[in-house]
Amino acid sequence: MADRSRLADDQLTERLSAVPQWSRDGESIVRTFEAPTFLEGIAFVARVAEIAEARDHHPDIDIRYNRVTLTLSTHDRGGLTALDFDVAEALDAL
Ligand code: HBI
Repeated sequence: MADRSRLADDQLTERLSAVPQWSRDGESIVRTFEAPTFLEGIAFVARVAEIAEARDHHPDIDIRYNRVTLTLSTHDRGGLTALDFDVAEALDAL
């Protein structure tokens, strides 16, 4: 089970460097994925949902035509935890 403690600044810097396509936005990390078509974007979201359910950790999802923006934060801790970065790495591997 991933650690749900909030990460300290030095840990945040280290984990962010491993997911360069994600950017920090306050207490969240954000990445926009672009799919060839709207329907492929929706299919991608279904795969995101499988990962989210498997880890019981759910990104905020914004779908705009063929662009899918995922925002990760550990809501019940009010900030970024190891779990956010573990899920980001799993999403990068899709
Ligand atoms: N997803 N991003 C995110 N943050 C949470 O705090 C969170 C979640 N998914 C499920 C979840 N918490 C549950 O563990 C609790 O709401 C019980």
